[in-house]
Amino acid sequence: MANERTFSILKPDATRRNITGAVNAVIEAAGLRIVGQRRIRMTREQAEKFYEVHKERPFFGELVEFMTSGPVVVQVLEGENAVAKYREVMGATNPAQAADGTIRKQFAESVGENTVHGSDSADNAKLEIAQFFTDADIAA
Ligand code: RTP
Ligand code: MG
Repeated sequence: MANERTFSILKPDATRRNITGAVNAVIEAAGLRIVGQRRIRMTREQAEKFYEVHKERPFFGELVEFMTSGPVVVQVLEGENAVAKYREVMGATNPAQAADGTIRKQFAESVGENTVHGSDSADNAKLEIAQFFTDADIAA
């Protein structure tokens, strides 16, 4: 599979604990390149739109609250099989079930405050990147 891009967010628990560099080191060690990166404060509207697929889930309100509780770092990652590779590097949604060496195993605090987001398909990666980046913000 050729070079691919995925969308990543370092969530508010990562910025709050000042560990964005440590997380980026794991991303880069896995062979993914950070080709776009911006630190922002997500608005409620942005968070609700971003997590729209989960709007009927019981944790939706909590999720939106959390994602708007502090700054996040939005990123475009590039590499071979970037979508699947980043999901592997992130580890399971619940850090208690995440494999050794994954970001969530090393850093996540709970299933809600789990340090990173990564796109779950190439199609979603394109849509998510377009929500936060223009081509001019990405340099490969
Ligand atoms: P993400 O979308 O953030 O990359 O995480 P994911 O694919 O591993 O998990 P997903 O099922 O898409 O859930 C999105 C985010 O919602 C929060 N969540 N909380 N309290 C709960 O039971 C619960 N379940 C999910 C997590 O922050 C999860 O990453
Ligand atoms: Mg997801």
